[in-house]
Amino acid sequence: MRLLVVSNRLPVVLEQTDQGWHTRPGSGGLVTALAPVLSKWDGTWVGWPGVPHADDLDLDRTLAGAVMEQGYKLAPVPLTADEQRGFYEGFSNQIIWPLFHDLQSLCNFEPEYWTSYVTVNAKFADVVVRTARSGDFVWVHDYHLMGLAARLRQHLPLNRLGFFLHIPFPPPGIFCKLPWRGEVLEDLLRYDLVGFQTPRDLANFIDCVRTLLPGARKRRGPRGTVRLSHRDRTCVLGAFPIGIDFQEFADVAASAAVAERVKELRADMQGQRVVLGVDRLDYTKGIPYRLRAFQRALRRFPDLHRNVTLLQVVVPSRESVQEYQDLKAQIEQIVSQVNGEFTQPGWVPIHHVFRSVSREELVAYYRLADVALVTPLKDGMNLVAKEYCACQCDGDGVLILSEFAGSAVQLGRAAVVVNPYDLDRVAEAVHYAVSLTPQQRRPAMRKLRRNVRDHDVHRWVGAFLAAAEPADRPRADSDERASPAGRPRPREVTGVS
Ligand code: ADQ
Repeated sequence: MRLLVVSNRLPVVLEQTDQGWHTRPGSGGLVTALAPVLSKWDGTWVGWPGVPHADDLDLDRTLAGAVMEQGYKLAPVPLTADEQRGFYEGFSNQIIWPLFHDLQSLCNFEPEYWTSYVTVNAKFADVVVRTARSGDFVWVHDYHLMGLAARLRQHLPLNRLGFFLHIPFPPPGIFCKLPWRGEVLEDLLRYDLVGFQTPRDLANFIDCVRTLLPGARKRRGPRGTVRLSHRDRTCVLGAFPIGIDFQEFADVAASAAVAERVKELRADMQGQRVVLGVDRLDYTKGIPYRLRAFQRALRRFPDLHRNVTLLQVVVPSRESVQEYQDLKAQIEQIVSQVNGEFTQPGWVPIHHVFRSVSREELVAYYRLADVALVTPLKDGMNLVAKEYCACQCDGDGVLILSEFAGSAVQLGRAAVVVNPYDLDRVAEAVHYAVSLTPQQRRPAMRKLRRNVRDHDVHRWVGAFLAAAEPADRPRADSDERASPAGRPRPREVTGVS
């Protein structure tokens, strides 16, 4: 059996120079976790290369050449600029993304977006069909590609098909607003295994099936999963909270280069306590609310003045979409308002970094920070919370975490949990966090780090692949191969106690 991973983007960054195309390996937890599994399983990653193109022989050659470096193959799905607009910017990011994050007022239910989504999903499926051999496991990732299974079933009847949703799944009251709700649910049930981030997302999905597909039957599945039978098919559903590559973050955090950088940053901060926010530019991350909460903290607690600085790092994202341009302007406006209100010579209350920073620099920020302020309005998981904990190799630090982040299920008991909409409580949480003594901070951070370490991304891959095996087949060694932590259970939702 081989493994085929399918995601919207290929895990490479393409650059065009006078000499032609060049690739750099992509970064991120998913790539790190899946790369060793893919190379061991003679795997292929199917996805859009990230640039609009039709028939570019040089690009195809470059991608084929990248195989040697990655240790697995890449299969590009060429999309036109129009398809990219309708499917990615339209259906994925103006309908599913806001709806699944409970922000239905931001949805643009344009019928043509659905048409484009169906066309592009068929294109992805065709590339998978051309690439897969009978018996390969096909693992599809995320909300852009929920509709692949129907076509794959027709052409690959003997292949097992898995799907993992990285973002939340909404309750019926919200999901039912989707004009194509029945189609999306039925499409998902055509996979053999559908994974969600948390038990809440899984429960929401089951509630939606109950509401919209009353004929579906539910039974307990193996290893904490649920079996849903609808029409002639049975689909296994489970909660598989994604982790990070703990060891990699911990190693970089403990490196001499990062220690040196942290020393420089501390000198620049002139002894101030640092509260850190790190986010992709996105309205779900709650950045304006966070800035307002910090402003309230400064208004209510003068002892924070000259003692605490908020370092807010934002990585640009989806910049062609109007909402994201508006959000950027809104953030800049609040930052300048707060700084105008409070800055004194020698102290600027908010430092705003608007760019992607290198892994090493990001880890240095994590280590520098006395407090991480992770307050998304809604988040499938939120890896920043986990990365911050992994980087506290001196065992110190405080995590303030939104109750609406998927990671709160795992980390909530040792974090300071807040409602990100409640500005006064978030302000109080900031004041409380910076006032804690090391004796109060350390035991909680120890629990957080243990939890993030024990439920890392390798264990997540192992758990998903183990649950994807047919119930009547003895379990192969997929989990051992993918999980240094040993045989995982598929439903890792333990608290931090
Ligand atoms: P995202 O919404 O992208 O992911 P998140 O989980 O927070 O959200 O991951 C963001 C990543 O970007 C982190 O790995 C972080 O290190 C990196 N990053 C952020 N700011 C950066 C900067 N300025 N420079 C460089 N890197 C930066 C989706 C879902 C989440 C889910 C993940 C994984 O929305 O809920 O946790 O997938 O399943």
